[in-house]
Amino acid sequence: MTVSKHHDALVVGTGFGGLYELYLLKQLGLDVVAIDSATDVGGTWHWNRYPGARSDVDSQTYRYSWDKELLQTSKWSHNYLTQPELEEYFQGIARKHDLYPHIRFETELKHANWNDQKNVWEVGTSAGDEFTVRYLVTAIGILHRKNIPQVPGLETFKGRVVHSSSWKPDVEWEGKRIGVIGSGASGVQLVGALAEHAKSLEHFIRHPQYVLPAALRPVSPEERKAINENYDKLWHSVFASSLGFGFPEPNRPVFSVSAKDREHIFQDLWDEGSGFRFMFGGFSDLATDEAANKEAINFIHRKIKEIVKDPETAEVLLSKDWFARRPLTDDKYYYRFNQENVSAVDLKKTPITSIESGGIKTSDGKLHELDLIVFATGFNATDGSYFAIDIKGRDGLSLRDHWSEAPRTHLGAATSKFPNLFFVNGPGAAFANNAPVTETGASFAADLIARAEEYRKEGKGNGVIESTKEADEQWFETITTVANQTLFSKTPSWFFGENVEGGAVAPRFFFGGIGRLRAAIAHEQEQGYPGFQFS
Ligand code: NA7
Repeated sequence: MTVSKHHDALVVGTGFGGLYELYLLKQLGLDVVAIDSATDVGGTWHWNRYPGARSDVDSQTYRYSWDKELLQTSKWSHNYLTQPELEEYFQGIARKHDLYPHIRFETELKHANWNDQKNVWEVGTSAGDEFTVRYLVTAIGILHRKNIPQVPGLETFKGRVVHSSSWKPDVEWEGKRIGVIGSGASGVQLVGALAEHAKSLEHFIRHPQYVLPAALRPVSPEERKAINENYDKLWHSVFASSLGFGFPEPNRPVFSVSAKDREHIFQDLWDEGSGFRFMFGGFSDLATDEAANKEAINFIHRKIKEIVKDPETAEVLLSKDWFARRPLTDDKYYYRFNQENVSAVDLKKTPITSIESGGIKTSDGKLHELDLIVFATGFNATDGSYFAIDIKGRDGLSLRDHWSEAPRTHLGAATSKFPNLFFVNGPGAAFANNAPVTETGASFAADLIARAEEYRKEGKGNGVIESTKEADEQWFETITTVANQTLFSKTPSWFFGENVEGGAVAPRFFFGGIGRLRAAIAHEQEQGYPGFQFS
């Protein structure tokens, strides 16, 4: 179907960011359309439906702060939310705020060209729709475009192959011989869940990571009541904090306490659960000081060796890197390796050489016989999401070329030469609890659009707003400087685009925290938007 039409705004994506953006732009009275390639809302939580998929942020802060009623009435059972609970939450939001009529599902943005004469974006979708919009807001997620390694012979495999984010209910896994490749957040959750009913499970590990317990537990009615009564205070502290998780972030360096106290604190953190809490909720310098980080590594390594009975297997699971990638959380992961049907394959020693009809072959000549291969191999993160779309700004400049050296944005929200294009959680947004970060990005994008509309209605301009090159450069310098002060910059990961070949190696996040990002946005607003030009 080809439709020639104009709308005020197009929101791309209906996950955390897109749904809120749609809500906000509706509130502004704009004629707004949203599209999503999925069949329903939820974004990441629509796609990632593999067994064991669960958030690792405390349930009370992994949600929107702005719907006060749903904060009180949403049903959730445990300290972390399952994928079905999250999907239901997003569907409830879309129903309650009457967002569904504005959304076209199974529709992808294919191209977007800025028309300098008409001051509109000319967009085309996979459904064949062509229309123009004044404002284009991308809320396409930082982890959407799958990374599937091109292993020779993959197409000859006789069993089933699935990427973690493409899991479907018809994937048969119980009683099967399963190979899971990848040991990030998805891989460890998958191993934790699949091992129980797999005939055999082999985990193919290139870089083992540090997996902290979740300490999954039900939340009692009394605890929930206390949370509900204190939500305002909780959000206040989340938005002012660094990580935005709602747990205290003590200003206490590792070596400010005795070795004995340190051990107690690490043990308490271990018992309380959550990789993020372990990294940021006990000490202030685990992510920045090498000696402090080493203390955490030693503690976690000791735990792994205690849990995993076979010393050779334990050795494969011990990371040699800094404890400075995205911290991981799972209760069952390490225990699974004590099961007879579960083993770890060290890809550093014996890399995968090919895939054959019967399974995965490693460099020692061994064929690992499998019925199901699960690629938990991550994503072409942040800017990778944008490169699947042909986006051209002023003078036909493509976003891919504009960001070829590194993705540069102003405050994660906009980039020069791409007027009226806004990112919710674009490259350069804060590394923190994704829910409040996304909420911050969506509300900043809506604020910029409101300012442009104001100018247009007052006859002061055409309703065109664009970040300046200087502002982009300055923010990029800020995020680079901050990243270099952390151990994240010394540990290859998708945080720096290092997980996919050919990508620009540069920070994708502001590691200074959500509080500081919000302060920078507030400063921009108070100063009359010096980082943007209106025309
Ligand atoms: P991640 O965290 O990017 O993890 C991907 C994993 O896949 C990681 O262990 C990679 O090993 C591994 N990988 C990637 N390519 C290969 C090849 N070619 N061979 C072997 N192993 C490979 O993705 P996740 O989906 O787990 O998590 C993404 C985010 O989702 C997560 O951080 C949460 O925010 C939610 P490597 O370490 O590169 O050696």
